[in-house]
Amino acid sequence: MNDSMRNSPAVALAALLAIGTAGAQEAALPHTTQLQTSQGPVTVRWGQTAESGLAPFQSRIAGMDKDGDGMLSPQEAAGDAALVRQFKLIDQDRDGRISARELANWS
Ligand SMILES: [Ca+2]
Ligand SMILES: [Ca+2]
Repeated sequence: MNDSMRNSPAVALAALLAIGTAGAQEAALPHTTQLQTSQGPVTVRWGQTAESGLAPFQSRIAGMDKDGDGMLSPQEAAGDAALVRQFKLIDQDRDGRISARELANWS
């Protein structure tokens, strides 16, 4: 059951939300952090080496990151007019999502 859940981001997220802070799945990931948002606790995870300078941008993304992947999609950025206007400029690798690093480079 756990293996099949890992293969589906949507299901994994649902499981993540369901288990909250007790999630054993998070332990296997390189970096995780728990953040309090207006929508409740959000676990942010990212696979790159942590850089302390990115922390403010990771926090900013986490506040808008509805699916918890640590990146902002155009839909997730929709609440920030500046991000919407600059989205294509910020998205340096043009993968359609804004990472903390891209946000840091832009700011
Ligand atoms: Ca996201
Ligand atoms: Ca990108």
